[in-house]
Amino acid sequence: MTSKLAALRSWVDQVASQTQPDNIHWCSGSEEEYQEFVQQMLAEGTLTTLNEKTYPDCYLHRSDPNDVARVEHLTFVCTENEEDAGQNNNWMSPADAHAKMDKLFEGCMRGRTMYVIPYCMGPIGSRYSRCGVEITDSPYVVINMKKMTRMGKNALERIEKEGYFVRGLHSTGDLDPDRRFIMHFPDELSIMSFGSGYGGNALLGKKCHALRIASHQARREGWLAEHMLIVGLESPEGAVHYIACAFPSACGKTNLAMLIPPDELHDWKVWTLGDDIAWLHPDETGKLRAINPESGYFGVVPGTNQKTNKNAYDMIMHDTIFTNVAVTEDNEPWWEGKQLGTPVKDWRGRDYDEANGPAAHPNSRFTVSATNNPSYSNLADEPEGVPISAIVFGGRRKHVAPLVYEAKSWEHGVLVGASTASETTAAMVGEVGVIRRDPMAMKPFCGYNFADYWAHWLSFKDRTAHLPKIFHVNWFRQDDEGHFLWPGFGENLRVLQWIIDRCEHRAGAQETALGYLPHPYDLDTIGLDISTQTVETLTSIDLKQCRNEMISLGEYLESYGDRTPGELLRQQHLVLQEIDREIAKA
Ligand code: SAT
Ligand code: MN
Repeated sequence: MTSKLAALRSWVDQVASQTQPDNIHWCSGSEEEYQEFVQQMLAEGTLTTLNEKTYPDCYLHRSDPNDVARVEHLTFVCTENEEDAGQNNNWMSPADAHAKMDKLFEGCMRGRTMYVIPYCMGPIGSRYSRCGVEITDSPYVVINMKKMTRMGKNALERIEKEGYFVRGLHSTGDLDPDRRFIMHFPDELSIMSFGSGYGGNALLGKKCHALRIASHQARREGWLAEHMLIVGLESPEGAVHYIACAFPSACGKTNLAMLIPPDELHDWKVWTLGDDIAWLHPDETGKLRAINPESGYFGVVPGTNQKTNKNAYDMIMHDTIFTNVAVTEDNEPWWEGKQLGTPVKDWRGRDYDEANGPAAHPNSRFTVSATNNPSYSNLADEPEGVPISAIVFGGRRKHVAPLVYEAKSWEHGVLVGASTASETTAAMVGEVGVIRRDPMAMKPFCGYNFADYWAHWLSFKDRTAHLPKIFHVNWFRQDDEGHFLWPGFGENLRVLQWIIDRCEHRAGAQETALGYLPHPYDLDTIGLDISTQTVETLTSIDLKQCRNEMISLGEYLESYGDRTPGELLRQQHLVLQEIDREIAKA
């Protein structure tokens, strides 16, 4: 196979002469091809079969122990002007980055096969979708891309028609962390990743293309590429609202996207459109429409069980690639929080020994096709996407942030998004549990200067007539003993119900300096084992703490210098003024 598109053919030729592979394979994306790759990896030992009775067509892959998460410190945005990348990114000049990467890629595929993967992010027939081609020497990447993207023949046809595509070049190299870099060249619409075979570092369609590069395309073309799940909530009356929620990695986006209603709300239905990325476009009627550019989920495994997320639990019992989980005596995959079975081998393949830490890696992942999901929405394939009623920001915060609040306006909502902070998780290399600023949950993924990004967000005020309302949630508030105050998981629907009711102008709220918070009685807590006092705590704010946060937010926004939009600073100032007024009143 090859391509009718000269630009693609010559890029493939050029990469082949640089990297010197033994073979070149153009991926068709067929089921047979997937099976061939699986068989090849089983034979090589880079994949093992799991219990064929209880986990049919499921496989385990163990990544290198030093290659288990995204590496933000080795991820770069390469623009001519350093300011364009912003302090939110590591920067390198395109010339320096090319020189560095060209050396690494020199002959790196000798003895290996080079795979050419044409893919489409979004439904093949959608005007909102964007295409790319990833060249890789990893069959693991190929089988993951098969589940995560619309990959192969149809994508290639679209690329040949359009004549342009994002170029992603990837090699696992020798997995030496000192020779590992993930470079983005937004002006060339290209990505180069060397030295990692793990998830987002290697599946270039995901964070590299659909967020970092797409954020540039979105800015130029007037849309938004966001780190958001998309979920449809159908009320007992049959009305469906679609909401898009931005939380940092490993903060429960997949769980929320596949939420199972609690008994008291059993007549609600939940439809998953996406669990990680949303592309938001204003349409001709002035609504914001969302598509999920991906076609599968690369989700965190630990903590998944029949109680926390039965849909996810069932979904990963067939046709799933597991990465870095443990296994039981029965050769079933095992992870912390599974609540069934005992591990005998840990994620590195060693005999399980508690002294070595968790059996499954905390960032172990499942890769599944979205159609495995019992709550999959057919509209995930709809070229026009779905209209968004509400945008929800959130993070993992022990203190300060209340359970939920609504922004007072779009501009205030942009400030709310920019104010998002969260405790770090195992999804990235580094210390876990440290609070860091993560505006719009895009800290690791916005491919350009945050100040320009906030200006782009603000500009939607003039682009669309019917903007969604903006909210902020925090499921992770704790008491002084470290217990979670809110039960989370399915019960989060109670909060989403309030959000929808606010969009429909039929729920009450109290106006505070931060925004509109529900009164304790505005939330449906019937049947929930939670004290009135806890609900009061969850729906109240500590003015002093908020004041401190607002001041440090102002300093943070100003650290972006002249580029920080004046409107954002004005919003911060308004909130601070309001807090001071309330403090004076109290
Ligand atoms: O970046 S990954 O896709 O590997 C995982 C994540 O951080 O969400
Ligand atoms: Mn993510």
